[in-house]
Amino acid sequence: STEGESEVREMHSQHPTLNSLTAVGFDERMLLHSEVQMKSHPHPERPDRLRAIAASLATAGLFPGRCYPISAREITLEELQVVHSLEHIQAVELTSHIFASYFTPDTYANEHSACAARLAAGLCADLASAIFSGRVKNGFAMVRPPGHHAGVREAMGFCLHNNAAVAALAAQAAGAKKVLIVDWDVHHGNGTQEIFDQNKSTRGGKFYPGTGAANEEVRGLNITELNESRIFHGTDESWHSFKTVVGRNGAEGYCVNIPWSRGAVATEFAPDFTIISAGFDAARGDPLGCCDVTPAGYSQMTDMLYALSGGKLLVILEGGYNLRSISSSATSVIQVLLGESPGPELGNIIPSGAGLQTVLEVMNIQMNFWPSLLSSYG
Ligand code: 6DK
Ligand code: ZN
Repeated sequence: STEGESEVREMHSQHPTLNSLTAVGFDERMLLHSEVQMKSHPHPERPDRLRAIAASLATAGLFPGRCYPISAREITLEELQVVHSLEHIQAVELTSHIFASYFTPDTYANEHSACAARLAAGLCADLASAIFSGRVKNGFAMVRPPGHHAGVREAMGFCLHNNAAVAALAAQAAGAKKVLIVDWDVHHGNGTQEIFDQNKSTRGGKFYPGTGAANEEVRGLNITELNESRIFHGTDESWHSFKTVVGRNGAEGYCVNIPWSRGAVATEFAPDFTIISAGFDAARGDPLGCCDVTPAGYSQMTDMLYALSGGKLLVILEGGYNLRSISSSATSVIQVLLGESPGPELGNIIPSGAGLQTVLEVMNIQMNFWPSLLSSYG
């Protein structure tokens, strides 16, 4: 068993009611990952994001306070290699010897980034196994760098290691059979999709990085061709032909890129562990997302997933760039994790126009794999 597990076990012996607590994972060393300042504008994925969330949780009496604090341990090479190629891991490690590195123009590293990425992944793995084994009730991983764009062999979109993927595999190592990953970041979790789209035991949730259509365009992949379909694409008023990407090599139907459909597929999948890739960049006020989700909206979404897998729910921070928006959103999510009521539903938004078109497109495709979609939509 890992050091982190024994740390949690030790805490458990001191706190017999720990298994009724919400754990919050945080480690100050993750604040050292920062862009070496050579530009006039600070990078949106900056250390103050975690400082702001932490300050807001403290003010609300949640952390420190009602939540159980868990500190991070570094993920091992062995655990990381289940998700990433050795070349990728080495490329990230190499940056710890370099003053300023870039994987892409947006994806920076300094000397502390590799360590921060190891801590973020290690924390997510420990939280996953602590939650799955019932040592804590549920948890929130306050981590950076984020992870959902990191694929098997590349860092991109501010992400170095895929924290959600590492957590999913840790949950499986602890005995989970079916892990649901819901990604509500405004950007497509292309890294998570790549890692799992040939894996039936897990499943994933347009604009950057340009992927994630309900039926994704094929670019040189060896894909089981299901059908040829059409999707309205962008604002150029044109229709393009696409082949369907819904998972590959026997895992068809296990990758669902879907704008929320009242949970039909998630219920049919019946996960025994749920991970939310929780970006808060769809929040009202976010400079990158330009969407309008309120803290009450995040409470509702958390509540929809709260009891899905017997309460075994891990929320992992991804993006989110307005310090006030991410602080109030994260606080709302954690309040629901603690068992508070999410407040009244503000009413269903019935999709129309292009939104309706997208929902119907997703259902039309995923219906091939999930019978519940045939009968339940509403
Ligand atoms: N770059 C993420 O939120 C990362 O999904 C989003 C990555 C977007 C890259 C394109 C982009 C900018 C914008 C403004 C300033 C600098 C760079 F992984 C997550 F963090 F979760 O908008
Ligand atoms: Zn994002």
